[in-house]
Amino acid sequence: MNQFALLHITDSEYCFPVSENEIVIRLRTAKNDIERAYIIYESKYVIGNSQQKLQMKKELSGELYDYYSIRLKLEDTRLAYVFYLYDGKEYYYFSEDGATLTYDFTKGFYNFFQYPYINSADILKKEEWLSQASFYQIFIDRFCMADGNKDKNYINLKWGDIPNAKSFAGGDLKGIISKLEYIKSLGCDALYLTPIFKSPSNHKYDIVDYFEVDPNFGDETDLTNLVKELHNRGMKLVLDAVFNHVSELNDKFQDVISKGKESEYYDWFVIKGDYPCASPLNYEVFAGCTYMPKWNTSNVQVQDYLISIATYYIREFDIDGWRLDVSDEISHDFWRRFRKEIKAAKESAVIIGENWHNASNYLRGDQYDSIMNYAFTKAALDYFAYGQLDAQGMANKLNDILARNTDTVNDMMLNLLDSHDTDRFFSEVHEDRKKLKAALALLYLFPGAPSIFYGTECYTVGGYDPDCRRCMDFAKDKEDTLNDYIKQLADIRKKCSFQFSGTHIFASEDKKLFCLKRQGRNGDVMLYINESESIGKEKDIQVAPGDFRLFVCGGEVL
Ligand code: ARE
Repeated sequence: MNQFALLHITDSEYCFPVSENEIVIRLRTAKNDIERAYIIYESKYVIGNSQQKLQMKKELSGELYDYYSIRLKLEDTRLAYVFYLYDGKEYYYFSEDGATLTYDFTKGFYNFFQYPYINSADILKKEEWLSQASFYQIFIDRFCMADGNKDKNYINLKWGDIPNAKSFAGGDLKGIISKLEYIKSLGCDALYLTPIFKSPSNHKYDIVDYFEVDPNFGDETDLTNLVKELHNRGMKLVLDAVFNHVSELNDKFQDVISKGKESEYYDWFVIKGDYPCASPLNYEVFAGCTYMPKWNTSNVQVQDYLISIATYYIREFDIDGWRLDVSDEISHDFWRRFRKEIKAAKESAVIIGENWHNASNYLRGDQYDSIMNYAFTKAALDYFAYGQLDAQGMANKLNDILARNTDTVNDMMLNLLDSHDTDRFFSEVHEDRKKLKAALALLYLFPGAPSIFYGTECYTVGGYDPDCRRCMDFAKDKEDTLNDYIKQLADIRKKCSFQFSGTHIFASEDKKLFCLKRQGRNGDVMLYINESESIGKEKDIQVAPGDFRLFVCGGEVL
């Protein structure tokens, strides 16, 4: 047995409660190294009297490691346990002392692993609506304009022309409201909007006033109506919380510019000098952008202020959650307070971080519920677009990504193929429609919630920001869109009602097919994708190169 590969960490993605009397235990081993894994466990105060031994299941299999897991139902949650592993030759015990050939239970579990007690406040609750949702992401300026009364002098882009970083096309909240039936007809039941608050830019990530809806987009009445119209249709709204930085035009930063250290807001920013200076730059900003000074989120007053904004929109407008901009550069201390206040304002409100990398430290139940799953995006690009992964590599990669987080978090991940911050996926696959369809099937059937960027359904193309933010083309002939296809995928998700357990991702024996199996509460799916150059087979299923096949409850649907 490869002992170097063994890993188990209590109170992490390797050991997490899912209810007041249930806990999931995971163990990492070297890939294909052991034949069987068991857990031996009992209550830590009755050691030696009532041990139970249960076999664990190999649930995930990555590039280098396998991950065994088991869900235990406990009467006493003061859990003590060791692993018992068979490699085909020997049996080993694995405890905090490492792997040993013997283990003396009569001496008590001095070196057992333990989860001392399940406190209900420490359980990350699965927000059921998030795990079952299908998201539609909108970059507002480019989606739809319907406000006939607003001042349109700011518009400098003819609808449909290619945008640049300074383009304004005129999209607004009334435009979104006018298209809610359309969005619903795609099977989408949640919206994620890029920022809506007062700001000089088209993207509005440099906010001047958080308490005002940008006049280009509408006003508070439009926001109220948007939420009302969404909720009437059983749909949800997630807004963008830009709390890492602010616009240089914000009154608090302006106060520091004029009063320097005398300003009551001086410590709200991170400045190395008496006054903020853009050249040479002496204050912290987002990614070198001097017009985006960074908030000092370690400052309690800043925390209070930003949290008051987040709870205001929940209490006054009943929004359903926040997506957190540049969340990985903001203090954990802030996010811990943020979560408590958000959940107190509305328990079902969700918190979705924008961390492009492994964020398991933020996803333990005390900070966010979910993140934008750019690791999934990258895997999808490497497999479908760049030829960096074959079927086995893709299966390994997705298993490793799932192993980063708890089952609960995996069910709430916001999965995406592209966004306002990436090239359009359709352009990355050189406008290959079959690839886009296969990737969408994977997106909709992978654990978590799918999010499509507006226009995906009508094959919108575009490179990196700002090109990925082209105007929505509603005039496109419906025959030439993916509208019905996307609706069909969303319906399958809804009908089957998936949850993380029951997910199996693997490559066919001939290594040609990427295979995804999901067992839902009301039905199963089986997806086979062939990105290789020749026919692939898995049991009696054959898939042509460049093709894919999808079965729901045993019947082929696509
Ligand atoms: C503007 C121009 C761009 C230009 C840029 C730099 O439009 O053409 O390249 O300035 O001067 C917003 C706007 C952007 C705008 C930017 C600056 O939407 O259009 O760009 O403000 O004014 C990292 C961050 C991540 C961030 C991405 C973009 O970690 O948080 O970069 N995403 C959010 C939003 C953006 C938004 C901002 C942040 C700022 O979603 O839309 O930009 O509020 C790796 C790294 C990641 C990195 C990622 C992508 O994975 O690890 O950290 O993300 O690559 O680069």
